Amino acid sequence: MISFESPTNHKKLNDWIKQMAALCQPDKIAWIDGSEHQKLILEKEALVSGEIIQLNPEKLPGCFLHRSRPDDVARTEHLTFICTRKKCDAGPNNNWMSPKNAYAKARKYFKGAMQGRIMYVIPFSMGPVGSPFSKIGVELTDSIYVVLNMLIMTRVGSDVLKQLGPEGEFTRCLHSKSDLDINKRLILHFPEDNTIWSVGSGYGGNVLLGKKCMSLRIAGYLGRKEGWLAEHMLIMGIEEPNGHIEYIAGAFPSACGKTNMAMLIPPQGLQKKGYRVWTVGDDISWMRIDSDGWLWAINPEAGFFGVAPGTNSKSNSNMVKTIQKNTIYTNVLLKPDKTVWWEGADGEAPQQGIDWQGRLWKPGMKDEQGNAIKGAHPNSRFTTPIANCPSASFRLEQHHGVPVSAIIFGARRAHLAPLVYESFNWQHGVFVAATMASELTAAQVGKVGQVRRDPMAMLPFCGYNMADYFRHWLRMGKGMMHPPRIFHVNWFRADDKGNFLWPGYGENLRVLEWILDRCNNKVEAIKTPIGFVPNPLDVDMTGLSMQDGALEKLLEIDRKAWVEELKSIKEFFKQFGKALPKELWQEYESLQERLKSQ
Ligand code: OXD
Ligand code: MN
Repeated sequence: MISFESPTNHKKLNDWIKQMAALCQPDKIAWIDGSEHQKLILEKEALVSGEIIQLNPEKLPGCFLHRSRPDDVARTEHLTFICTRKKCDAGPNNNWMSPKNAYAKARKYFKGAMQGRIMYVIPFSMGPVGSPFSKIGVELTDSIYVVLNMLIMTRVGSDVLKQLGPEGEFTRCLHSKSDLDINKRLILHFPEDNTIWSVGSGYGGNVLLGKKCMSLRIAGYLGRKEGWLAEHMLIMGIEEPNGHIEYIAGAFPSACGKTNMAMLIPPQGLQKKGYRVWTVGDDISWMRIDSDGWLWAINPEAGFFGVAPGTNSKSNSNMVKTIQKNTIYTNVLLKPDKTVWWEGADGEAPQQGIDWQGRLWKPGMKDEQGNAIKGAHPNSRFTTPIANCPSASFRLEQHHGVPVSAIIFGARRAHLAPLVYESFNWQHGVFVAATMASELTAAQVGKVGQVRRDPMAMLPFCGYNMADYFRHWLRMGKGMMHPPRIFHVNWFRADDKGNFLWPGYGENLRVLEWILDRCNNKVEAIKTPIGFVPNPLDVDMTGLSMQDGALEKLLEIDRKAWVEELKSIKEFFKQFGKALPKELWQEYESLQERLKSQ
């Protein structure tokens, strides 16, 4: 049995580490204390082992590049399981395994997997240390890359252990890269045991266990039990010139511009209005009802794990500034001057570089099928501290978070969904969110472009039966005196030739302005069968030239297409059987009626 010195007298934690070490058989156990000094030592070790490559220290200080295996570049949803005693508790939205089988299967992969390696113990807090909103986890991993990323993405170290005390609750997170074999890869969640086991992967979404695994799947389960929401949402503040800030939470499927929106820069045409955007979070929101009857949100993370391709000074200049230091890049192109590049980065493509698979790359290279070879993987990423971001909110460390005025659900749909519409009330808003559908992107394994229903952008992240999740949402609405208003947006509507009709990015503020005007009862709206849409005159288009009638086209409701949509909603709902809350069928029928009669 491996012995180790522990900085905590938390018996359950120490016993668990002993058990996991007996299983994984590391040579050594090392505690991560969160200090700068220890981080530098780990970086050096990872440089020597080749896990990371040092980038140009003058141009990108404190930055590194990591390359993952070519078959380990995205979340592997088909290998991700919810392991509850009863299958129905995982629901039709999840892959399920019984805890007994799951532990037994994974145990075989974990057995001896850390031989010759160090097991790092990472105590981390999701949310500010000590906030009543926050939750503590401990991740055991044999990957320095994971440690270095966790140091950016979460609050790590001795303070967390202090907060945990001798008996505090924590999520047990076990990770081993093992031999990175996709055939021996599993991402297992045991909500009833507050435990996560991930083996055989090195990709962020599968291995930074504080993120999707704990902050969404496990936290979602805890949130239902404890009466709060764990959501796949950005949180942003919009400040008016008088200093008043209103906060919006927004759910979008992966790689649909959530990160860009969270730190949006007001467009030229609106600049004289003096808005300023504050970024609270770009991916996850934990929300609770407070005694004032409002919904309050925190971002449990401390960093961004953003998609690199397409990030440039036009799409997201705040992010370009954020990632100039202390950032880990994964699967991007390495330039000869040891800086990095990706498709859609600022400036010209370099004359040559080393691509994400470590091969010499030149622009215009083609594979055997004649397809362009990309320098960076389409799902290449950067991990970077929120504190670097010029628009980082001053309320990030506040234990109480921020009050939410509006919740936005966004989808990527070339057709059907208008630029923006508002639900009639909370229950209808839950229906709108529950029936959201979006085209797949490179962040998921699957066919890019295919439409799938992705309720609340949570399909891959809801750690329990979605029917119960919808019921939880409905119940939450009843508990609020000031529920946020619920909106749906679609920045991706296209014409028949596939050209986007809306310019997106900073221009989205025009829509957010309308949304806040609605929240503050400043404008009327047009009632349609699917919800309220803006009167085009109420969207400030100053400085934005679009073709005549383009806005009207963006707001158009195609009844026939919506009637078709109803059919697929019905199919989707039917899979939940009797478990689906009746309120959602009521909303379905009301929409059908409105489409017929209005
Ligand atoms: C992410 C995702 O990485 O949603 O945020 O895939
Ligand atoms: Mn995400």
